[in-house]
Amino acid sequence: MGLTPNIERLRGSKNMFETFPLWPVQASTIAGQLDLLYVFLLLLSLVTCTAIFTTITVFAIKYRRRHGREAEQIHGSIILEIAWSVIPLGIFLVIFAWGAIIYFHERTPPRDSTEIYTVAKQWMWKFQHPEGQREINELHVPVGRDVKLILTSQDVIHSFYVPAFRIKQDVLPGRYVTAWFRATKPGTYHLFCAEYCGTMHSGMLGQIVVMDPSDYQTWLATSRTFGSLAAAGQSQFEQLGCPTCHRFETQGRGPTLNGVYGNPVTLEDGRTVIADENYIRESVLNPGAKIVSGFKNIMPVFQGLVDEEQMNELVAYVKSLSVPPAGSAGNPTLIPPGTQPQHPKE
Ligand code: HEC
Ligand SMILES: [Cu+2]
Repeated sequence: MGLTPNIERLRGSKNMFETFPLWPVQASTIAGQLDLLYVFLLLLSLVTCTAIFTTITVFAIKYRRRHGREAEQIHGSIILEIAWSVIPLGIFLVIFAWGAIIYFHERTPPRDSTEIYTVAKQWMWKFQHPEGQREINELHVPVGRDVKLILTSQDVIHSFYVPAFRIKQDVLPGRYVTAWFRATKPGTYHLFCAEYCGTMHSGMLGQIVVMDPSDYQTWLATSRTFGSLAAAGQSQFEQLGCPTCHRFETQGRGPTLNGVYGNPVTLEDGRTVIADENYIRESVLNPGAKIVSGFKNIMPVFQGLVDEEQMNELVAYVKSLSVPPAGSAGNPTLIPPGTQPQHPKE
């Protein structure tokens, strides 16, 4: 009936939120859970509000001042006081636990998510797929797959906001933050920047295109790729001269990077840190910040020599040198750990 196929498809499964469109469409696994908590809070406020105002009205009438009837003072009631402390405490704890469960779920990307690197800048969103596709202001994802976004900003603070997925994540310059979602309905959904980031902030719009897995495969196959992200990282690695110190077959002047990602690293000052994306990033841009135990602070600073997208490629490459978690689709292993990649001979 003149509706686009997407809207028609969304019409297919109606629930209460779509019948009364007070909410944006629910298009991710987390959306329903979040809305339920929100509805609970609304109803709770409604019930409490009604109870309070009814009581005020009834009491105002029933106990109004009349001739010959003086108000009688009550000097406390233990039972009443315990009741009005314990009951709200119970209700608040329920809200706390419920909210915390959703929060931890929303903050913890599933282990085998597809990883999409996202760079925000004034005023656009840039995406890098592990298979090498790149997009601007548009992100294609398949329905039913966990997608982890590894986000950073090239300039000021932005915020990645997809109402239909109920996710919003501030994107900060100088570090990685993550967000994840699993889309449940094919369609096209708004992507907004939710942090005022300059003149054209309101124009920093994009869309998330959620596709059936087969359509997505077609999309992947037909869109331009620059080789996998990790492969691009490997050529960065070689061009920047990293292999002069980071060797694979022998111990070089720098530690071998095989199996670094995801594992604990002992530092010169005795601390132990987990080598996550932010650690790798910092190791390259500001190597002096954390010195690996047994090594000297001789690694050159690459800050200013690699841009955010090249940094993402390097991170993807270093990650590919570790055995990915079972079933991982996001990090194709380029080089089996312990074997020697083809470095140009010095
Ligand atoms: C001049 C030698 C040298 C070069 C060139 C060099 N590094 Fe390093 N790198 C080191 C040394 C030494 C360390 C250990 C001391 C430290 O943490 O700074 C290190 C540490 C690292 C670490 C942390 C490793 C761990 O085990 O925790 C990473 C990641 C890294 N380098 C990546 C790179 C990348 C990527 C490049 C190229 C862009 C590069 N390095 C270029 C010498 C070098
Ligand atoms: Cu912005």
